[in-house]
Amino acid sequence: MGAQQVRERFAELYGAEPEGVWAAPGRVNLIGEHTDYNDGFVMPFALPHRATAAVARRTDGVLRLHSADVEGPVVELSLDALAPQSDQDWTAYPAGVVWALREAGHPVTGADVHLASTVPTGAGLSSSASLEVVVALALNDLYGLGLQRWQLARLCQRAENVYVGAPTGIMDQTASACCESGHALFLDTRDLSQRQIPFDLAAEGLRLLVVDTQVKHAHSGGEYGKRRAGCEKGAALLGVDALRDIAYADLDAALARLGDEEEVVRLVRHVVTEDERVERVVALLRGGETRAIGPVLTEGHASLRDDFRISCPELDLVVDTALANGALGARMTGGGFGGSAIVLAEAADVDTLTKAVEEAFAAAAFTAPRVFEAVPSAGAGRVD
Ligand code: GAF
Repeated sequence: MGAQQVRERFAELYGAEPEGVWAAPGRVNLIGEHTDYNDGFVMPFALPHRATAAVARRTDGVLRLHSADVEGPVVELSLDALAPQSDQDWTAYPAGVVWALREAGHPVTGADVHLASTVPTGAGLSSSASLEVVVALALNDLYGLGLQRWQLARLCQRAENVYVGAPTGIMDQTASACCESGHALFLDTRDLSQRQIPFDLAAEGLRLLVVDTQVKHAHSGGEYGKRRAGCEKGAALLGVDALRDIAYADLDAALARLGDEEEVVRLVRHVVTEDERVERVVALLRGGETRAIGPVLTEGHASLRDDFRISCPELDLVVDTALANGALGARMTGGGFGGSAIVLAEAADVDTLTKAVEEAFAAAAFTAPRVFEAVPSAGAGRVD
């Protein structure tokens, strides 16, 4: 949706021009899954798909919200009445951001907001984080709060954890706020230090496909939280602050110390090996060996499927079919239990691969997947 369209719709809804229009993207995670709440490494990049928001300030303690993507009238909320887990629908994301800003002492006195998004929802591509970040960025600019991108990401994470009630990490909000076009973001989630890694697949004759399985997922459901709790249990049993503190070289010894805690053993093994995979991918990309990251992505999928146990038949089918049809690597991306997979392939193989995945889905009587090419795009910004 273009900035102009969002601006015009705002004017129709609220009877006045917005003070500006902002956009924040969804993301694909290249590697580093379920490492962010273990203080580990992640490597997302921004999609061209984005949430766009036209916003104007108010001074009367009222927040008015409207979305082009959801049926229904403008929702009006009183800032003083905002309370964690009081909104059960999409309004919880923008309202949660306003709540988190005010709770942190920022003088936000109200806003009119109209949102429109092209990020597929429930597809593991961070549609919720993009809604949070676009609103946070707009209010930061309009109210002159002077917050840096990483601080906005932290506030958005707080909105999601406390207000929405989903125990997620910091990756998605940081990706939406901080990614740069043509790059993947190598992020250390312990201190939020970042490095932009050039990631221009087209220049190398490569493509990265996203396959949205159309199996919807939600992180406020119990399974994500159970994995997180299991990782925290592992860290406690091993006497470290977070699983990040277990060095890859010490993994076997650490697993031996966990004895018959079988489930914890699998979770710890995934997290520690996944951090190592992120470091390997960074080294390969920096060495110009882009094709060689393929098998590392595939290893990551096996670990998420067998150790972390968050894949599903549709995601496994994408990965298996892609690999059998010449893909360089493939894995599920995002939180799991549905959502999307990514496939790294030679540009020349894209059509054959896409057809093979579509046919495999039809043969398995699964809902047809949505396949598109992911081009590393810009992070959040003001667009009008
Ligand atoms: C979801 C969460 F929101 C992220 O914080 C991250 O944990 C991811 O799942 C798994 O890597 O997207």
